[in-house]
Amino acid sequence: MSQGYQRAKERYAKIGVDSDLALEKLKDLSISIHCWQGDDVTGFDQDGPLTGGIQVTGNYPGRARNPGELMADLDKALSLIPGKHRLNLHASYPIFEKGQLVDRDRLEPRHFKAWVDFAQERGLGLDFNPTFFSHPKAQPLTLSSPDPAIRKFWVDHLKASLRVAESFAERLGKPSLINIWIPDGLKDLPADRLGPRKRFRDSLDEALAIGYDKSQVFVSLESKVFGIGLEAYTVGSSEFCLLYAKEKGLIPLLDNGHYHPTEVISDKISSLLLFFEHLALHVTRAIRWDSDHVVLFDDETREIAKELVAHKATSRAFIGLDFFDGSINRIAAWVAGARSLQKAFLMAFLRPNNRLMALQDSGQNTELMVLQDELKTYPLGEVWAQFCELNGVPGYEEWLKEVRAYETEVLSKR
Ligand code: RNT
Ligand code: ZN
Repeated sequence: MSQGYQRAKERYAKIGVDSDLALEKLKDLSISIHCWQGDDVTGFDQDGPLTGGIQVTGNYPGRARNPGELMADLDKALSLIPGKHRLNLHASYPIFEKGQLVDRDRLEPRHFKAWVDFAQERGLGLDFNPTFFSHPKAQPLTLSSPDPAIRKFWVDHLKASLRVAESFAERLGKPSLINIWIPDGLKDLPADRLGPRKRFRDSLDEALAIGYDKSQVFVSLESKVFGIGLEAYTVGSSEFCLLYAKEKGLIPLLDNGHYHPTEVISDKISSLLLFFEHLALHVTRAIRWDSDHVVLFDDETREIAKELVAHKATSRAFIGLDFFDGSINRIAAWVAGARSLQKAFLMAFLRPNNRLMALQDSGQNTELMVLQDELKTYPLGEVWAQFCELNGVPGYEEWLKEVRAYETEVLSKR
């Protein structure tokens, strides 16, 4: 045990916090690492542009161009992120063998076999997402389209995706979260807000009626307030998604880039905990809009972690990352985002949460304010360094050297 950690441990002990226990808890916290940071959300099943009102900016060299490259890059990133995590795949990342090529409505578990092998060899769980964007039939309405043929295509895609997620859970013996997000919306003022939402509801009802193993496959629904080119109206609004999820036993998914700029999801989590058994998160960083910058150790990230930890709800939450930055080293983006989120959770595990809540309840507002602010400069860094050491990954910014070496040896040659 380093001297630094020993001193930090004593400091935390003085406020009744066991830092060894915090390290244990952090070890059990698994994060779903999104595959799409590695290739700017391109996927393997189409050559067209990224659509759906989301955007990646930047042209940093070394983007993964095929499954082999994406897997190698993920391996590099995972080797620098302490702990055991999950991998989050999109349906646009099938790995077809010769002659297997099919459209998204016909996807089968075998088209993702290479990913399951990848996950199994590394002891990772696999999560999944149907892909309702970057496709000629997403123009941009999908499950809410007034065209029955388009709607059927996407209903079939959702059914196929449920089968794929079910196969992940079966083969890996670990639950799989399948998250539904549709880009459907309108650029300008709608004449009919109800019709598309009704069709979205009917499409979901129809697809989910195929049945799936509810003990292993968890379905979440992600809302959004607007997208690029979809500024006036989104079909899958917050109210729609929450109410649908509540009525049908799905899990609400909150993406912290999907609300009005002064709205924060840290304030929504407690309400959801009262009404849902589970909730799911896409942790991202929005600058002025849903820009999907790399997650950092910032106020809102820490506040989100604090909400889950203070209410002992980390096991009820499916915690995933969702950002895509093409302007910096993409592996560094993955690692920095994941580690920042872990640090936020570590900080939350190192809070004397019961004591702080008691201060609130007894109206000791001065003590509460002072202690919460002092905690920010407690020696968290030493505890984090200890966590990195225990888990065999470089501490502090040392990990970036390994990313740089990989950039020289591998990425720069692409
Ligand atoms: C888009 C949503 C959605 C996507 C991924 C790629 O705004 O956040 O979750 O980012 O599915
Ligand atoms: Zn998201």
